[in-house]
Amino acid sequence: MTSVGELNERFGISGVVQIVAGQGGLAMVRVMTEATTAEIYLHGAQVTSFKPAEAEEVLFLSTQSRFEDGKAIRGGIPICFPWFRGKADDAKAPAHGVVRTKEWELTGIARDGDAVTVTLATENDEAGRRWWPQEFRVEYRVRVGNELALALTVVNTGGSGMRFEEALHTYHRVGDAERVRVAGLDGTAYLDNMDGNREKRQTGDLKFTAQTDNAYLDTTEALEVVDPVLGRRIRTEKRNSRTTVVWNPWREGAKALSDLGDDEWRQMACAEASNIMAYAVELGAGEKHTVTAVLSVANSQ
Ligand code: TA6
Repeated sequence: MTSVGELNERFGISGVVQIVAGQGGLAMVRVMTEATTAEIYLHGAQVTSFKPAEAEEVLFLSTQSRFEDGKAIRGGIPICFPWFRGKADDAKAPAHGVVRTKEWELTGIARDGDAVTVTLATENDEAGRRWWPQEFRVEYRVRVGNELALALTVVNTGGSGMRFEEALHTYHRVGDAERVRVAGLDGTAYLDNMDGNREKRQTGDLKFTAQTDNAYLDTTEALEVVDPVLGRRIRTEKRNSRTTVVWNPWREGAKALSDLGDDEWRQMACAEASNIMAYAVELGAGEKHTVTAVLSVANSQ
């Protein structure tokens, strides 16, 4: 594993980008420009902070999160791949796949104007093959400016077809989840994971009134997390994503999570560009697929 010092030597940009030892001593890319600051851990290639100059922190990060190999960071933008939630055919497999709990390779950092683009990549390995014996390379491009532009590219480097699920599992930081609305899903069919994945249809904006875990189907619409407490709307424009997942653990779900403070459910709302369940992605040998999500913040006093 390359040391933080070597990574900083190779990729750092004086006064703009540093590679430092973050929480748990894990290597973290810290971006600081006029327009914004951001933090990206090599662990899971997980963006854990995005703060445009005129806005408050956009992403939620649990104060109880673990920062250790083999464990997922609770918050920011976990990358779920090659399956979502539990693995359908193996209850012992890690939730949300095999790439959010391992260190990715930092492959590049470049400036373009007042933005910075950070690229990371990972491939299947011995630990991953235990659960998923297909060869892949995943490349992730994170462009940090006054918007946060994410592009996740999966390459099927194996010799046969591959079907995978994926999600950019964004934890939005909100003032009070009970007062938040999620817009962009009106009239969309969804599977309610809190009610046996029964199919229902969204009427108007989603409001959190209890533990919520909805998979919205066949939707390419932009999402808005409307937050009257922080006086802002966090918008996600997505491309090549056919499903959107919305989740809040509420009181009882938070109590069951050792890496989430009992009251922290109020400060978070997950709304996730994804391709899951019937909308999983199929790739032939050598083919690739890119899903993108662009997050932006607007004041909405
Ligand atoms: O995104 C919703 C969800 O799939 C929920 O079912 C819940 O499990 C959440 O992800 C968090 O999963 P995690 O494995 O990170 O605790």
